[in-house]
Amino acid sequence: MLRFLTAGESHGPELAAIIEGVPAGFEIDLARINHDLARRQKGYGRGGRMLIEKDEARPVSGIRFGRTTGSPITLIVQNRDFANWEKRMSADPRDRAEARPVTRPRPGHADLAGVLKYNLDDIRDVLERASARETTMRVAVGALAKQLIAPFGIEALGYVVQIGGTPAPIRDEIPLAELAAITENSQVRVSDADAERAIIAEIDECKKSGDTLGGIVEVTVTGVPVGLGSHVQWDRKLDGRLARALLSLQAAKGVEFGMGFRAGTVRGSQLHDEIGYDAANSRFTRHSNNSGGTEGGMTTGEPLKVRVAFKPLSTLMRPLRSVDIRTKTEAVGTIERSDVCAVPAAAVIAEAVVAYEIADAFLEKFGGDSLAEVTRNYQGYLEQVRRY
Ligand code: EPS
Repeated sequence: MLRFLTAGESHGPELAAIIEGVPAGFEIDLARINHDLARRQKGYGRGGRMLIEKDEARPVSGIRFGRTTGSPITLIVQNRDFANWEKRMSADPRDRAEARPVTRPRPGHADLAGVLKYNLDDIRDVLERASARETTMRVAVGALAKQLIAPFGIEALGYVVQIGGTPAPIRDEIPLAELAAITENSQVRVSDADAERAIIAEIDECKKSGDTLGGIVEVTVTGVPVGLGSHVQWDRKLDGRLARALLSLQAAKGVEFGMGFRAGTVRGSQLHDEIGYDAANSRFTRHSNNSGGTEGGMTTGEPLKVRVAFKPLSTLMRPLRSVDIRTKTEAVGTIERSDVCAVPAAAVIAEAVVAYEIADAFLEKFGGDSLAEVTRNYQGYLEQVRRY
């Protein structure tokens, strides 16, 4: 139903996204998109770049008087840092002499595979696009997607559950709004104050030793109706679609739902979520949610819970061994200004990516060309499930 593309280099003039398939009549509040862009910029462990940028989305198509028209929506975000890179990132061949090519690939980065595959002699041609700066547009698109599902009571929240060696446990059954308020006020987007202190100390230690830190984020989505996605074909399964989208994020290395990898270590009787029936509200219920809200590639109607593991960033201030691509002699990886830890930002990014996939599956199921049509389809389905 929905599709989007992003474009733009980390130190180029602008980033862009085109989103297509949005029905007409949805209210879009630009301030809410900008709020999520600001959330993505925060987090202890970020480097100097975030002091330069102030990400704001500029809509240039598809929204009129605060409402979607059904046309493709284009969003643009300016890279303020471009002012410092104008010659080095120029599209004009006369500026080639200013290039200062990057020739020492960083282990763990797209650098080496990228130059070999695209037959390039300046690693900058790869790193500029591989950069996690691109996630600015994923968050802009996700923030827009959140406004497509919010009218139907669906909300997504991303937060951090581990950074480096420090887990940050989430209190069981904490309401989503409360979790949002607490994690929003945390410098590392966790809900546990002791964990926050330990994580900040670990980030400080890494910064001193020129190292980097990864971690694990979790996204919870509430208000999801039963039956988004489908069991009938591999590429329609919602958990598969979510996993692909999340693993496409820079530095993502693993995805798990509900009990996740631990599900492979327990007995079936300890895992599967037993079924009940709430006659007063004419709805099926579950006694637990170890599945993380999906069964057979479809939502169960329980909250969706998905976690993503991010590896430590590959730009190390104390660089690892590498080889210069021109001379083929031993060298160390290039040092570029970077972050020590971007996991708090990754929580906001994962939230956006999940919201987009849910909005896509939602519109696939209840699709129409206008908000009125989608609403009719959605309410008709809820009635069908109630009367089942
Ligand atoms: C990044 C390196 C750093 C990060 C950047 C991602 O950028 P710079 O080299 O300009 O200091 O700040 O993240 C962002 C710019 C962002 O908006 O998140 C990288 O190599 O991936």
